[in-house]
Amino acid sequence: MSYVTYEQRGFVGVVTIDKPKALNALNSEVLGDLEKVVDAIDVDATRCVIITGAGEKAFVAGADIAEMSGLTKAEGKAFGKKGNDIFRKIETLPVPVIAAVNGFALGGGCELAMSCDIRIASENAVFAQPEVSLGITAGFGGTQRLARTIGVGKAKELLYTTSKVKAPEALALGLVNYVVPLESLMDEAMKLAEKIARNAPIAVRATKKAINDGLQVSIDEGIAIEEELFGSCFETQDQQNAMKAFVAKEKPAPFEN
Ligand code: CO8
Repeated sequence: MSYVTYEQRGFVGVVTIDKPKALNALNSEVLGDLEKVVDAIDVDATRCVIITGAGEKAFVAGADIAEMSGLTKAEGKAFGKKGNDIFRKIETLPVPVIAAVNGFALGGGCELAMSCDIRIASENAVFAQPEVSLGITAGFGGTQRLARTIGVGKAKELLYTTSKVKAPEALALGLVNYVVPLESLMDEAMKLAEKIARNAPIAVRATKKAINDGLQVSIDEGIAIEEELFGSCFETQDQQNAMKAFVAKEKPAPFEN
């Protein structure tokens, strides 16, 4: 029995964290299941991944507080590393990942959403980093990704105060790309995933890599990364077919790579 399920819908993979009675809180077992599912994604057959939570109340209500309550310093560090390693795998998955945030995204839940490329929230979604109210710092990348996502000043405010951010404010802050009614969340996420999946897979992957790798280096190094990846797209069937079709004023064939 796994707390994380996977469904392949054409080119789109749907990962669901499925422990709704505990509001999909991440304990070691759930994190382990998430890692197994992510490791097993066939990235050659999948052009976009959606991550969501089961139920109508929570995406992920955080790391499991009961499990964390008795940890030693060394165990706390190891638990943080376990979460960080998995979230980094998600962030660096070769294909884009969309978080469909269907309710509470607190602590580790907000951090999981931020490890994804794009976030769509339902109207009932609530984001927060409550860690300092529990005597710890954010530990699954929140201190790093929140500042990179919404800017240092607002990130510091949210991390120091633990204030809850409802969906409309999350949209205004740029923490999410869209807010939609809960009942249409998965349809909207699928539409976006399928729109991505219609584009050239090699080029989409190269774009993700260029942005992610470029964010870690100087602008000059980032431009050099882009040049490499841009060059690597040429002589591919995708590039040749799409450009030939444009020049011939023909409808391009669907991408196959
Ligand atoms: N951990 C463990 N159990 C949880 C969690 C959680 N984070 N969130 C909810 N649950 C459980 C509740 O204990 C409850 O279980 P039970 O039915 O057995 O009593 C069940 O889910 C339902 O929850 P509630 O009854 O509390 O539901 P409410 O609708 O009353 O409240 C809330 C919903 C507001 C979401 C509330 O559950 C809550 O505040 N949860 C905790 C949110 C939180 O603080 N999350 C952040 C945790 S810290 C974190 O994520 C750090 C990440 C980095 C870790 C680094 C490691 C070192």
